[in-house]
Amino acid sequence: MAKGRTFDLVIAANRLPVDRVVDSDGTERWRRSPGGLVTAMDSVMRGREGAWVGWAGDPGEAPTPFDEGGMWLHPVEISQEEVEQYYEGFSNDTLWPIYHDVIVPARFHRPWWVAYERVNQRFAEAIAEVAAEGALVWVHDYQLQLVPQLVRELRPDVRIGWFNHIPFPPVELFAQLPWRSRLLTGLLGADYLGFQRTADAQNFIRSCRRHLDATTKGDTVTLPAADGRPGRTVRASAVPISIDFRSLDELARSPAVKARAQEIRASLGNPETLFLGVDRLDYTKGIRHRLKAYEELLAEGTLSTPDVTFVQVATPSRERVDAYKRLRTEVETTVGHINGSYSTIGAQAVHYLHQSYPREEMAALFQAADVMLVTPLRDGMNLVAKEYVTCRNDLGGALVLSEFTGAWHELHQAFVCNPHDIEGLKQTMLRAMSASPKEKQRLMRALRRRVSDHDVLVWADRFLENLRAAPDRPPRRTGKERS
Ligand code: ADQ
Repeated sequence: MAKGRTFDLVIAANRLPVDRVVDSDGTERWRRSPGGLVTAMDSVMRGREGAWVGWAGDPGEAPTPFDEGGMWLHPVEISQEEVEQYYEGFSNDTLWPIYHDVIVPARFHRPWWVAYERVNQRFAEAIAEVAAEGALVWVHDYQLQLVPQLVRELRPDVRIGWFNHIPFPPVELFAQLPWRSRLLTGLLGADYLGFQRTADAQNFIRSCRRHLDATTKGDTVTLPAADGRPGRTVRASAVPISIDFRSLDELARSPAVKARAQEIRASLGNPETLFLGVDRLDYTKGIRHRLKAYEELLAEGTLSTPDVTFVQVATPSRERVDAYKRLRTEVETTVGHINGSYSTIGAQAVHYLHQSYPREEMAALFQAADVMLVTPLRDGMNLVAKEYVTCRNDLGGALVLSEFTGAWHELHQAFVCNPHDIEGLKQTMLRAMSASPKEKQRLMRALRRRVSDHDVLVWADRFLENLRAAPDRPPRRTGKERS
């Protein structure tokens, strides 16, 4: 049982919601990392004692647990070798490709799995230490899939939920994982499993049927009692994540952001059409596909500078993983090629920014852009699409959105595209840029209503409601039943 401070709500995610920063005078402090998850968890923790278990971001010995803005942060130690094997290796070079349609081949290394198990065990022990009797434990994402079962073994009294921020792969792809049954059993330690789309939840349920001695009915999976472990019924369903609409809308309405949006347009030479892409530099995001479509439109003479320009913001990401190094080279070569061929002095065809920006700057960029290009080959949700419409209280702008994002399942008034179909993507880009102001307003109004009505607070409430309502008794039936 727990010894030190304990909490009624425990969040566990690979990273803590803070970054260590060193000021110019050399003093170190923690800064809240921006982002929807932190906001959502803040709202969930309001009025109750909450702890967050995660990695502080530096390899080696973990800092002592501390209080930060009313939240108890409990760092988990991860060594340099574990960063390479558990995080860069198994999480980002094995699971990430399998869970994203194998856009690049997945790499399987047994020592990576061993490190993944070890780090998941350490997370489970940290959670067991800080969870109060009967606490709610909310585990996040693909890095921690073994944690639900490991926590259950240590603390059968707590209620455990897990949310997957990325897609869950189809049965045939998941089946490639040599550790597939272990991952499924790990997840089934939870009381409730949340996914971005119903299709993701169904993929999970089908894999349970295929690889475990489990029966399924509707959105539940039942594991019979075995090896002294009682049987359990677990629900798996969709709770699509969202953003903090109200605070971003308020920011985007501020005079400073509006002025900055104008300034951005002016410094780009006030083009007739400004295309924008904003992504982590990840091969799932379809950055190369949208650059190719844009390049072809320039080559054909359908588009030309200075009438159009394209700003691509690509946040540095996973820079030590080979596939990401290769992608960076490819994107930067393509941008260089497009600019070499189609820019003129004073009118650049592509502005490529490999940097992170504050929220205010992102909001201004969204407001400045005529056409937002969100073209992932596969994406759990894609919050950028939701942020773009939130920043368009002027009802201007147009959203081009890939049908392979979770966001597409909610944002039906976007200009839908299949990024693999370059010809189709080109046509969609042209349709989006030439839609009438009235048509754009109509679409944008509907998109904004959807995001405003389904914001991150609604998401968190729905998740917790499902977790609380999860079946809490071991099922009586143990026979096999397929649906
Ligand atoms: P990501 O793959 O990181 O998230 P996404 O949902 O688009 O993708 O979120 C990226 C966030 O980073 C957005 O809030 C965006 O504004 C911000 N961002 C991007 N570039 C930036 C820059 N240069 N400077 C500052 N901020 C920047 C994973 C899954 C997604 C899922 C989310 C949430 O892959 O599918 O939507 O988790 O569940």
